[in-house]
Amino acid sequence: MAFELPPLPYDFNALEPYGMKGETLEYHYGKHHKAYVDNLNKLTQDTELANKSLEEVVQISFKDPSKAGIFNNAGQVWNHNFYWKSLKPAGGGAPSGELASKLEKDFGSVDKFKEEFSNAAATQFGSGWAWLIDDGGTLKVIKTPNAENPLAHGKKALLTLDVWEHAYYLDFRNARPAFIKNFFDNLINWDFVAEQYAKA
Ligand code: MN3
Repeated sequence: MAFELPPLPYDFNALEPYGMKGETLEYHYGKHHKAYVDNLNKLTQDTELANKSLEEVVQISFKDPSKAGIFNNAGQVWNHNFYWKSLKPAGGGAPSGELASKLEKDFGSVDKFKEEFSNAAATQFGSGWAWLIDDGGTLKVIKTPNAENPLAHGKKALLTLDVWEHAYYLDFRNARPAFIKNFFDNLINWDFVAEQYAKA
């Protein structure tokens, strides 16, 4: 069973009114994400990892320095699968229900959470990701370099933002903070975050 590129949850042009060009998705999903899937299939072909789940490959390859190349691709496939679901057309707004209460409890307020997440996303030096995770019942913000993710560390991810330059350069050039602000104002899919929290 080869690893697959899951369909985007929306059309290439669906996020254009919300600050993310169709061209960004054509490259980011159609070329970058697809290349990680293709590379992962090449690197695992005819090995025991070819029959494992993507989640298992991420966790096994992260622990084995001889499989760093596999981890880089498996991690990036998983991260992008999760990232596309963290966005939606006409996203933004505020969380509600139990998720909102939990963010208030663990961060002080939803705004404090946004501030902490934005700070992590802005200060990840070079390529990487910002995450909201459920760490044994406590919500926390973390950042990871390159392909690393909470799954590799046995943690449960609730939300992510890709802060590799390829994620924002066509839309915001070098202005990563403007990309992060637009994410919270227009793109974040709070329904997805709430679903992940309910499953955590
Ligand atoms: Mn990316």
